[in-house]
Amino acid sequence: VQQATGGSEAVQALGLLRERLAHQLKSLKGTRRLLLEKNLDIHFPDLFQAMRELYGSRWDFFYQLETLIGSLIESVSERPEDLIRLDASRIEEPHWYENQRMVGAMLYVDRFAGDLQQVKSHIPYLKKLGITYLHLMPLFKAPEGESDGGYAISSYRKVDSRLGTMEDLEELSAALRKEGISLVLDFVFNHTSDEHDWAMAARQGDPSREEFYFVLRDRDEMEEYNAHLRDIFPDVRKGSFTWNDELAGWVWTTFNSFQWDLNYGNPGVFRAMVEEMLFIANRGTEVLRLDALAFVWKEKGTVSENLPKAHTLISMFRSAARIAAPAMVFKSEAIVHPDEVAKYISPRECELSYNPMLMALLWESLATRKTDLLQHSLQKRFQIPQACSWVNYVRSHDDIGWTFADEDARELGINGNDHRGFLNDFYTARFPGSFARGVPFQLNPATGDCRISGSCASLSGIEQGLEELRAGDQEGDQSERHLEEGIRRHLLIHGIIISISGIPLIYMGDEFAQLNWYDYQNDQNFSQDSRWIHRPPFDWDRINSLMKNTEKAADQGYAARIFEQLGKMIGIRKEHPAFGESRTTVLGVENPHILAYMVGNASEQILVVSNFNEWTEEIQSNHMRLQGVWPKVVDLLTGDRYDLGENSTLKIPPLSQLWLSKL
Ligand code: OTU
Repeated sequence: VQQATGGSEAVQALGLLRERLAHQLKSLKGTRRLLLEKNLDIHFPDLFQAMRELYGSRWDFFYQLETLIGSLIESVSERPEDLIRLDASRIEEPHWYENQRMVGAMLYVDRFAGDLQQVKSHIPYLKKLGITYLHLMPLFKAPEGESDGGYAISSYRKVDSRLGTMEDLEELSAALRKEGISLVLDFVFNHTSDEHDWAMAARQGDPSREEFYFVLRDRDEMEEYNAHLRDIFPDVRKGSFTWNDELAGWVWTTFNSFQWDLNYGNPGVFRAMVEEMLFIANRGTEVLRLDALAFVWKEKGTVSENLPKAHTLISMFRSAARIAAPAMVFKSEAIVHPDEVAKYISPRECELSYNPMLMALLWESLATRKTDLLQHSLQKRFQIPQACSWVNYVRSHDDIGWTFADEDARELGINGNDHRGFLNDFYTARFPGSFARGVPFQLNPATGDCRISGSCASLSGIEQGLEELRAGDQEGDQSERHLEEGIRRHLLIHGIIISISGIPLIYMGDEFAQLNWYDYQNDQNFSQDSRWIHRPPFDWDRINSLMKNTEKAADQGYAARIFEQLGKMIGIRKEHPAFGESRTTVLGVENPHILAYMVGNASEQILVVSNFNEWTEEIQSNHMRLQGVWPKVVDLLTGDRYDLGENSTLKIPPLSQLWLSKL
């Protein structure tokens, strides 16, 4: 009953708004107008309900609502013609991001190419790799010096002058779209930099801008908040507040001291940020990455992470975007407990989400050589709602946090905390026999806890192998074997993200196994943040020689092999619609080193089998057959045929993978 009344109230409110905004609405013509009216009918009720939940008891509620809808209409009137056409065409293809041709890449504009124009000149390279989704790391105006890699934004409407201009961005965006590559940009909406106009005005004493942030003048109150909060960057500071002299108060700063958290308890902040979001959308953004979305709603006496109202707020942004920029979808960046990650994934909030659990457990399986936790967790948690997709990755610009569920581990007799301790030791090479060359990130002296920085190639053993080969201090055979194993691990986990359901996201540089970049320590803007170790300048010399195929030196052959193999896997993925299906069935296998899953649809199914051990492993066909696997198969990667008839055994070479299709 309540919902029905709410619904009819929404209809009445929309009627009233249409009257009040009639003039503005009438200025829109043709498809623009039709689309907007239709989307208002469909999505306004959700927006209205959610806004009432957050702001309904305020005296100025209707004013806030009307101003917001006015902004949406304004944004539609400014939306470029080709994006309106894209909006219209996506009505026919609403799940455009769910198909086997989707392959993602992410990169820093400056480190990859220098600036936006140079990125444009490298589109042929991206096309050669098969990229259809390109996440450009934050490129808006940011403080000089430390800016958390651009995640401290000083203006959402200006491009960082070191990278180019807004025109350059628009040109690049159009060029990408023309080549079938969707632009992905961040919406860093939990915080602005302390140099954003709003923060500057607050610092100069403007009370209405101060209300955009959380400023506390009472130390006890600050400590009362702090008592419940998790330190996200414990290296930087204890607690979540930073003293500011100009304000004579403590400012809420979840991340770095120069990143000021926005106060969404203030409806003016929501309105202002919707305008910024739509400005970004109108530059041609097709996927909006919601940065640090778990933190956007705060309440005293709570952890202020993953609160129910954070979901309400995200759904409000989603509705606003559906009304004014319907071609764009949302991607969640929640690197939290898997139960919480899942809550952001729905057509109401984000259709896409990073898959941090898969990422972390791939590394966990490489370290332990065992797949039990990976298999168990995937069986429990891989399935997500219809029309939603994972973005699967092995490395990103961030650290690796061990975001598996302790409950899942416990069910297998593994103590989550101890296991994280082991993984941290392993990936920072403190564990004897480790193949990894990672470094700690945000080591918390109080708990000893940390996360891991390092490039995929350095973490998977390639760096170790090369080190040994160069030093010549090991038996020749052994260093070569170590290098070989590193290469295989690198390919093995990439093979999983390329074949499992969802969009594979490749961290540019990993396609040719770029190693750790130790020089970050010599730059004062980077040295405080070990994540820069895996954000190296892109090695174009190497790429150019790979493309020309002139790289012969033995110790560099690994890059060529990885480049070729990754390209091959991507090519095969694109040829088989099975890889675009949203369902992955994780099979039970009796061998603890093997992960096996099936992807596909009624007309085609593919069985992917991965061996995480350094030795050949086998599985019995009978066990597989019971789970629906076919007697005769061919490996799409090599063309080799296998017999899975009764009582046969399938052998999987060390650290290898088979993509088996029914014959
Ligand atoms: C995100 O990551 C970005 O990916 C980081 O690059 C930024 O530094 C940060 O936000 C601030 O904008 O802590 O170590 O649990 O969910 O939001 C990475 C926190 C991070 C994560 C995540 C955050």
